[in-house]
Amino acid sequence: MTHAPHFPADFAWGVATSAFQIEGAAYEDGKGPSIWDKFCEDPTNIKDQSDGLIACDHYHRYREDVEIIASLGLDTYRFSMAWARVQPEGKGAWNEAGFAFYERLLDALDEKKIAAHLTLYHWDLPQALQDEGGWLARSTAYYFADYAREVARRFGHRVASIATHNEPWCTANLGHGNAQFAPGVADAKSAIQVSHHLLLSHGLAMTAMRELNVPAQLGIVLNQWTADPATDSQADRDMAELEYACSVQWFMDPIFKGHYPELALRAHGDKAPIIYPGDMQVIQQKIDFLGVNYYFRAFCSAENPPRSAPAVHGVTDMGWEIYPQGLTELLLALKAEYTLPPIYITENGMASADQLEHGKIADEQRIAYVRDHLSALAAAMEQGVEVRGYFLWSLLDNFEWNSGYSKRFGIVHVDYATQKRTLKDSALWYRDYCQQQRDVKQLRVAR
Ligand code: PNW
Repeated sequence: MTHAPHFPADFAWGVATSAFQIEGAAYEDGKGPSIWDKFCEDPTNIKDQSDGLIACDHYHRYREDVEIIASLGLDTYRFSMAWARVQPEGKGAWNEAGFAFYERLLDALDEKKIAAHLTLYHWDLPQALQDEGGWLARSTAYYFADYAREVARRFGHRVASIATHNEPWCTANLGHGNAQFAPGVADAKSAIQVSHHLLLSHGLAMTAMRELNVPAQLGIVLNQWTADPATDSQADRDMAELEYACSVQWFMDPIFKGHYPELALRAHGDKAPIIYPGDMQVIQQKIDFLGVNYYFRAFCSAENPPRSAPAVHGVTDMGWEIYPQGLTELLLALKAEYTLPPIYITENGMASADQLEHGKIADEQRIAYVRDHLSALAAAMEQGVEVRGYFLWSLLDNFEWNSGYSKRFGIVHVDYATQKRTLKDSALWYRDYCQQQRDVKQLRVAR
């Protein structure tokens, strides 16, 4: 990978964040508690015993943060709305002060001509709904659709896109399968039922928002990976096939084909979800875009102990294998199997143990990670995958869920004691990379 690839002239260059990870102000201006506020109250749940009470204090510093995005010359920003901020109980009364915050944020983005890409649900369910069963209760899907309708009504003409969910695989499997994430349930059958309710809620929300005819593009964000067998053995190949069916296809097939993948359904056996007549039709409807979050591949070994990936490009501070070509392979696999709408890479990035030294953070590993993944992305696009934009995760170091503040994904360093933001070398590099893409565009237009 010697020289930078060329992306289309109208390609969107952005950064991504989510509400709970950056906002703080957990109980300000009428916000209700979410399952993550509650989850953090048990310090054994979070590696550094931290919480989201202040986080990056973005609720008060959003102006500075928008200015940072603008100073990097980026033209798009992906963020999420905290449901409990705008509807403290997850149903019933709306909290105008909560909506006012997102109005202010959108005003600030408008001023800088930065397109807003909004996610409705990035894991912070109102605790009041959890108390009624959370995503295990079918009723939550209907409350979610009410919330989606109200947000689309208010903001559907102000934002470029609205995604229903961020990574429902994580909500289901890490939130309900192994208790790593809120609400901290460890039960395989629950996780599978939750995944169905999440998909159902996506479909119901799509229907509700469609009726409003808003200009915003409507879609969903899924975390995805390729699943490679560790060896050529039949056992490893079977393992990889099943992994792909239970993760990628489990969410893609219902949306694009109207049914769950047979292989996964069979493997789930009596843990298969309860599906009401008509559910699959609600889930299978046209989406305007698909958001793909890519971090690593799945490496599947049937051996005991399992073989681990060779990791020739190294691993990140999360212990995740760096595997750029997996992004090319994933996108080509998706294109081969599904009739896809335009894709956005809604998240890609890495955690590194960054050190602030003399006002500088030399995060070369992150620069290499992003550069190599952008090359891998370009390779997929050259082979016909239609991708409209790239959002680097993340703008800021932030609350990395059960890792707390110990893992830093930002291109901007945050000193949590002072809330001081410092651009890392990767931020300056990303600014220049995007600028170069723009210069190439101008050359193309000038000719
Ligand atoms: C995503 N996994 O989370 C989320 O969308 C972000 O909020 C998060 O900060 C980012 O990626 C980095 O972790 C994931 O274990 C968490 O497979 C875990 C997994 C995948 C994505």
